[in-house]
Amino acid sequence: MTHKLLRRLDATQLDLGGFVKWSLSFPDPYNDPIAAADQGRRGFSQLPLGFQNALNEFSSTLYSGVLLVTGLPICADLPPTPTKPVREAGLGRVGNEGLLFSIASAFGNPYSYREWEGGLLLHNKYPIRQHATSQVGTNNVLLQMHTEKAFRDVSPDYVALLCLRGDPAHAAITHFCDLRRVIEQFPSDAQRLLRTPLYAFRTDSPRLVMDGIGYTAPHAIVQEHQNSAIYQYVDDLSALNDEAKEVLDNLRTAIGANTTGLHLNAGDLLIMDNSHIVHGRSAFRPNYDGRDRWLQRLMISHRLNANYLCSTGHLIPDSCFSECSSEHRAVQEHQRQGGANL
Ligand SMILES: O=C(O)CCC(=O)C(=O)O
Ligand SMILES: [Fe+2]
Repeated sequence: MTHKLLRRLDATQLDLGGFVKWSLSFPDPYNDPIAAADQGRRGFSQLPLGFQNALNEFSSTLYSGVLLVTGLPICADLPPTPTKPVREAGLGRVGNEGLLFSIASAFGNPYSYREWEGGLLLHNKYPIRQHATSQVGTNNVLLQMHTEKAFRDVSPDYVALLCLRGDPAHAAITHFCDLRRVIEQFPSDAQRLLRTPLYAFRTDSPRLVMDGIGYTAPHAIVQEHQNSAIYQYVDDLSALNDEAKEVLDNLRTAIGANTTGLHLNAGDLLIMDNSHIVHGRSAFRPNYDGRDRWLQRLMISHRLNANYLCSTGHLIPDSCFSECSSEHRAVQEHQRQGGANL
């Protein structure tokens, strides 16, 4: 089956007045993630019926691609874009959380990992000076193409990015590519290699050392999962032998040639099927003046059920965290603690 990669849904004409009123009493997801997820599930049924149907149609499609909802109402009194990690900045609810959680619940349950994003369920992506050149969403150099939280025991099925404030210079472009479609064009020998665990990240906390180089545990880029294939990739993967390296180099080139981009404006919500879409972002220039670009993100799982997630506070452990490079772990420590530890 082939689908259009990007589908658009214009919310400008929807009557969201009642919903916006309903969401005024939405719980603070930073203090009470369980209540926020729970209320988000209820909120879905408060959305206009046609909108519910369009979201359900998209979420029930296998390999659904990318959905861009435009024209969502963003609260008029949005505070200045913070410049520090959420806890250090003392960020609380801004008013759009109800909308994001309710729409997200069409796709599954929001969850995150204890070790990432300060252990918070709702993620904020705005430029942070100390992260400027790291490979994280709070940087401002080119954010490499990636599957969100690739190769975890449970990786997100969907990623939702709500733009609260666009980049004033319009330079930040969100990139995406259908990895499945790219890989399907590869010869069968190459596809066989992509289905073999021959791909890993370099790290200074290695699980494997080859020729003096430390690597994480190796993974296959295409894996069978509950009777369908999932496609995962990150630009800085390394291959563990020459054959696999040739395929990985070709894959990187093919992704580059098949990447589309768009500028997110305030009120745009981008929902990506993380089982086959890889995404990234161009470099841009922040000013750290309160007017920088600001996205809020939820990771969504339809495998993890609400009861289980409720028992974990919607945060699960990431068994791969200890393999991440010390640079990555230091950025996450900064997200958690703030301060001058970078
Ligand atoms: O900044 C963007 O457009 C993408 C950020 C990103 O990859 C993410 O937050 O998952
Ligand atoms: Fe991402």
